[in-house]
Amino acid sequence: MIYKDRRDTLINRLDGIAILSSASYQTRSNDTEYKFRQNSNFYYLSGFNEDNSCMILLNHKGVKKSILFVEEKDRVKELWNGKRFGIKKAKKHLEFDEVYSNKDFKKVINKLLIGIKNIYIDTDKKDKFTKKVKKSIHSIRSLHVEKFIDINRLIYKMRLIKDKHELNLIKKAINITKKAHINAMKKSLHVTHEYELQAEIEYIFTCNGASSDAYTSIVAAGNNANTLHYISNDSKINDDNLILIDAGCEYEMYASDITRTFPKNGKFTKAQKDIYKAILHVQKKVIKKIKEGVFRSELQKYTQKKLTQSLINLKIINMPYKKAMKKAVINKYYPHGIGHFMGIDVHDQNPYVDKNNKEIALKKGMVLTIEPGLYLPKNDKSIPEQYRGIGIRIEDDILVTKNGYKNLSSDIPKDIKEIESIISK
Ligand SMILES: [Mn+2]
Repeated sequence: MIYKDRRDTLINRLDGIAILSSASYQTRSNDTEYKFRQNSNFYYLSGFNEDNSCMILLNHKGVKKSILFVEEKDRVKELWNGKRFGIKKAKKHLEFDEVYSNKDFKKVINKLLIGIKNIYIDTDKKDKFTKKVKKSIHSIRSLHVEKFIDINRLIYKMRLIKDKHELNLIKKAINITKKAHINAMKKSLHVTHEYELQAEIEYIFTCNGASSDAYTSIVAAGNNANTLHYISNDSKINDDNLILIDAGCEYEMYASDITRTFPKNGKFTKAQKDIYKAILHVQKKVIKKIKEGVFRSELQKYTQKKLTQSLINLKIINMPYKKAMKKAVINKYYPHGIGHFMGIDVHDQNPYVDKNNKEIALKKGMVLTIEPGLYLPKNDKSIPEQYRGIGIRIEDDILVTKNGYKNLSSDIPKDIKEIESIISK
């Protein structure tokens, strides 16, 4: 079982006890809640999708084991909130060494803490289980805990390299997202507002079994694309606007993250083409550079260089190349990173550096986005007029392989002719 294998791997890296709790429901307003989304690390190690749960992983003096605490079955609660596993089913399906009711947490943890020096916890989270552990440590005099260690880092490191199961789910997510983007392009001629395309995108997500979007969809027409995290999606789309859509679904907890930019009316103007071609060219070139041993910072630097040269050619940057690079002028038009790792989280919090703070190189099994863009705000008078108000990003999801890379989203159209032909149909 993949989840058990992952737990075993982690247990072997511990010297002490690790405590990881599930996510809990978050209030939306008054007494209504957001849809439940499990904590990513907790899910990665359990495959368990309930709240009010906690796992303990132990490696102490030769004793290795995994323990899960779950909420007991409760007929009335289940009538309102749906079925729960309960202890019996959890024992049967989740392959922990021991499963208890979460009511027994304190009793069990107090025994386990005896003699423990290191406690691994999620240092970002203030959940009730971790609080109980801290309380026990304060109240039981005989305990000699020496330090709290961040458990996240160890798990993020494991999550950097995707196994077959994960890649399969990421591919499924991307496949649904592909259909959604193509659908949006096809509907482009027939809509008037950004939210209509958002609805078209998310309709396809839901109809194809995606549990959710992996992040709030960005549907930005014209100058709105120059707001990087534009999510209001409520503007009217002008006929000559480009539309930037950054949207990806989540499928069985795994993300996809795709951006496409296309002309509402199905025909790029000359100015839009100039900028689009510059970005597409560099995006394709950066992707080709991906292989084991390459650093993300090299890809970033390369992108900055290429885009600087393009903007000089288009007379948007008006100084010699060397000077422009030295002054990092490109940051004004391309202010974000070339990409990020992706997995259970759309921005996987995987460490970009090792424990000595040295950047880690790309390795087989990593999945990252490549997403260069250029943002030319409408009110920036230093930009030649024809380019003002254009914002473009092109983003794909790339798997690092033994000999190079695989673009997992290569069949989502991005070439000018292909996009124009889809929209006009
Ligand atoms: Mn992204």
